[in-house]
Amino acid sequence: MNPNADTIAAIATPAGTGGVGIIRISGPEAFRIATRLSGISNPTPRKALFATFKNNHDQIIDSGLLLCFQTPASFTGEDVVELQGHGGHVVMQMLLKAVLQAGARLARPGEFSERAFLNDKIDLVQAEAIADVISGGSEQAVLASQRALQGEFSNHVNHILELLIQTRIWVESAIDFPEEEIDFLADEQLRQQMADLNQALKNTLAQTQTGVVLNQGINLAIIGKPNAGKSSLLNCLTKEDTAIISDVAGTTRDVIKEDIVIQGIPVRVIDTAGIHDTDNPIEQQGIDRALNVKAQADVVLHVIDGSDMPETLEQNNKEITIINKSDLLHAKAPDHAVVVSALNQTGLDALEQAIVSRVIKTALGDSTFTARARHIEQLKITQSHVDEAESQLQHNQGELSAEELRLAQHAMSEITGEFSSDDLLGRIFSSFCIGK
Ligand SMILES: Nc1nc2c(ncn2[C@@H]2O[C@H](COP(=O)(O)OP(=O)(O)OP(=O)(O)O)[C@@H](O)[C@H]2O)c(=O)[nH]1
Ligand SMILES: [Mg+2]
Repeated sequence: MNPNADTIAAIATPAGTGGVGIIRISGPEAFRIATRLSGISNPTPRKALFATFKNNHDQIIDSGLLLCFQTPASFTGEDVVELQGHGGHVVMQMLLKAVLQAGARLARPGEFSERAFLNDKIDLVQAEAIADVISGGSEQAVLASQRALQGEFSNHVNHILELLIQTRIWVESAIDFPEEEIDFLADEQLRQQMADLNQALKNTLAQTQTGVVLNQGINLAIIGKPNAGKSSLLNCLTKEDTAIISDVAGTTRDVIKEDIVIQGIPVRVIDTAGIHDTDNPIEQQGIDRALNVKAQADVVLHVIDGSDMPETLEQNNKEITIINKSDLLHAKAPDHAVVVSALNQTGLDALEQAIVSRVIKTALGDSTFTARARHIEQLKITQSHVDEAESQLQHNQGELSAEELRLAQHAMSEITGEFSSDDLLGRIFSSFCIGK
């Protein structure tokens, strides 16, 4: 606990009117301020007390509940007080003003979470998860953020750190005994440990990357032969007349992108040129772009003209097979395909469902974490150092391997904030909302 910390306050509920509005106060003066406003001396911690709140002219400005949490058993780890009044804009401002006049200062965005971090109540990943729970763009994203908030992601990070430290100790002690160094470094157990470390990193990276998908959305590419109805499908998904449709094969040449939201998941839909053999250089450029989009996409809708269905249909795990023109369909569609008619707008609910299930299946094992680009960056840096450490080890370069492991440990510790520059902390917490 920082004994020199001042006392901060903010309105914790959103701006606007609501039944209840909450002012949160944290710091050494919190209880004194609560007493000053409510007249209740020595409020019992963790007990909801009915109170009237007065300003410094002794006028009653509101009534409601007073809730106190005594250090260290509070969110920030400091003495914390919540004043729960009526959720009107003016009354909340009056209450806040009274709190500030009684000795608190206005909190900066994220300052409560920052104090919780500085007082070791939560690590950096958990602090970020709080912001992510609040801003979560889909149910899945919120659930994933909650897992991180509960410390699941941090546990993985700490497990990797533990493996890293053990490996470092091993390699460094080998260096300290130069006569036996080669034997030490060639030990099968050490090689195995390095391999385990690498695997743990790979798994965590995969889970983290899918977490990013839930927050930042996916790229959905529409791919298929000319005239299959790709642009018609784009227009169905965007519910707008986005792309030109015609029965001329090769209508679309440019890549067309539209942002939509499907069941809370942000989706960038990308329509592309029909893929086929052509002598036309402009069309060929469009096809090259289409293939590029396909390669980059998270999920691909492979659109097939139902009136001209091929005998066999390949299935690939990032593709959803769409049989379009169901009105002209004569053969039976394969079970794994989604059958739609873009013209008659049928089968579109099933299509949306298929997209969401595909995203959830790939992105949401029960173990997906909330993730930020920052985490992925650090995991990748760690991974590259561990790869390098492993290869140095194979060449019996103990010192170089040890140095790479040290760098890996440092990169990894930045995730939970064990080693983090003030600059990084400032950037993270200032992106929070006030009162959090
Ligand atoms: N009968 C029927 N026709 C459809 C359906 N969907 C699209 N079409 C028609 O198929 C033709 C091609 O549609 P587009 O959406 O332009 O096809 P595309 O795949 O984007 O074609 P390119 O851009 O040329 O590659 C148009 O005449 C559409 O009206 C459908 O469900 N049923
Ligand atoms: Mg088209």
